[in-house]
Amino acid sequence: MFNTLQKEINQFIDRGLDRSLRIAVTGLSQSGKTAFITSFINQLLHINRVDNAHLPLFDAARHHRILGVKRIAQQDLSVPRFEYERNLAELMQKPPHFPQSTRGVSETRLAIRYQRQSGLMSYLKETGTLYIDIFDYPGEWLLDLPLLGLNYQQWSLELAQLFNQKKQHLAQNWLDKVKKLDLTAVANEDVLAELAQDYTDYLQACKAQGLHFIQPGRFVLPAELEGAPALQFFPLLQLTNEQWKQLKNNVGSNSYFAVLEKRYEYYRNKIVKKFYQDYFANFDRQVILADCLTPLNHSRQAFDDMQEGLTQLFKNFHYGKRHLLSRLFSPRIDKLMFIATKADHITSDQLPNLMSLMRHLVQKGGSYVEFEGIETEYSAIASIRATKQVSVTQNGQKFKAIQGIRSSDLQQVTVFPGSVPMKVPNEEFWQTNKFEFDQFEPQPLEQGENIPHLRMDTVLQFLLGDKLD
Ligand SMILES: Nc1nc2c(ncn2[C@@H]2O[C@H](COP(=O)(O)OP(=O)(O)OP(=O)(O)O)[C@@H](O)[C@H]2O)c(=O)[nH]1
Ligand SMILES: [Mg+2]
Repeated sequence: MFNTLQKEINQFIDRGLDRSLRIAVTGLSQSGKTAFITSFINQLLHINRVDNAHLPLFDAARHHRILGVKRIAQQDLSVPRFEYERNLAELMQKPPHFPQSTRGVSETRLAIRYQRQSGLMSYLKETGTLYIDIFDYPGEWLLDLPLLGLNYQQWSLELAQLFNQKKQHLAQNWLDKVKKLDLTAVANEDVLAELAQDYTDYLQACKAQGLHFIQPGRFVLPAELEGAPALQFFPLLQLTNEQWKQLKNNVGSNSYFAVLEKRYEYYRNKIVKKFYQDYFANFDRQVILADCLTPLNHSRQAFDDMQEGLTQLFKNFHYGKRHLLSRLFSPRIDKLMFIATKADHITSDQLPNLMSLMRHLVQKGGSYVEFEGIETEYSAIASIRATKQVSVTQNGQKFKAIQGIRSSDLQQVTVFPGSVPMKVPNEEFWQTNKFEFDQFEPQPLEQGENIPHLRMDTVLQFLLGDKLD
């Protein structure tokens, strides 16, 4: 009884005011966030009252209930505007290009005017407006959110546990120098700067090997913090518990150890916390994007690393039922969608496998959090579809294939990219098999056309459908 009443009050509040939705697009670097946001805006802006054939599964568009969509002034004037026009211009170039990798935060606000069709308000007010706030940022910065819950020692210990052979090999230069450092000696700023640079070089080397889980992520993309002492620290991987205790109790405040700890705490409390509070503490719905195909090309370790990155992230978001009180005072996510991106890299018959792979990836990481009470869905999409699905006949047999301009040699090719595994294959599999999911260049885009996509309409339906009825 109370639940029903509460639901009605909720609905009434929602309907009484024009609604707004803050959508968090989360995903590690290169997972496809910027492409997703660009396409999201583009598909909405192309909705009209006559023909919405580009979004067959988005009910409000199909039934012509959307009267207009506009980009409007955002609320926070201090944040750069999402460069939608520039991204679109890149896609319209001849030859077209994907939007560039993101180097800072930006945001955008959309207003969707729609015809109401149900509820009390449909008698009082025929049209409503849904405002959508969405922001973009470099994926690397997201990797720092787990630091919020860890002090310097805990963080160092966590990284030490994840530090395996391959990583050790990439970090040798930095490790050798840290080993020689007397942590009790008076800190020299220049030495710290040099060691932090060596540590950053190691993070960059991990990235180049397809290893995603690097911390602090901002070290590789510091933006305005380039060269700031706040970014000149590193974890102490080699210390035992006993040594930590000893150092904490015995070193002076200007020692290497104390300065490193102070810088870590500053970074955590001032930089990471601010990023979290400004952008993640208050949103309504979330999409989690993952490129499951590229790590398959690299190694089992690259895949595990991505999984670790996602797992760490889940711990930092509040998932759970949104009650009336918590809704008014501390909103929580009520819908969550896991999206495997770049689904145009495979043939359509492989989509179920890609979704299954995404599910496996999430279920391991997701076991740490309570997804109960929130609506969760899985999807596989291409925000900016670069290939066409074709049928090839060979020796009288028909095969599905994809066609597009391959990025590695800029040749137009028709290929069968191979099967996607239903779950993460074991280490041995990689020793004898090779995945080769090629990258493709975007298709030409003419003025006035919407960006070609795959299943973006399912995402719009999930995220916005219930708010537009
Ligand atoms: N074929 C295809 N490639 C895509 C798609 N979306 C993204 N990509 C590829 O993935 C790359 C990264 O996409 P972005 O949208 O820049 O990824 P991001 O998550 O914003 O990355 P950062 O800004 O570095 O955090 C692009 O340059 C494309 O090569 C897609 O829908 N189809
Ligand atoms: Mg980006």
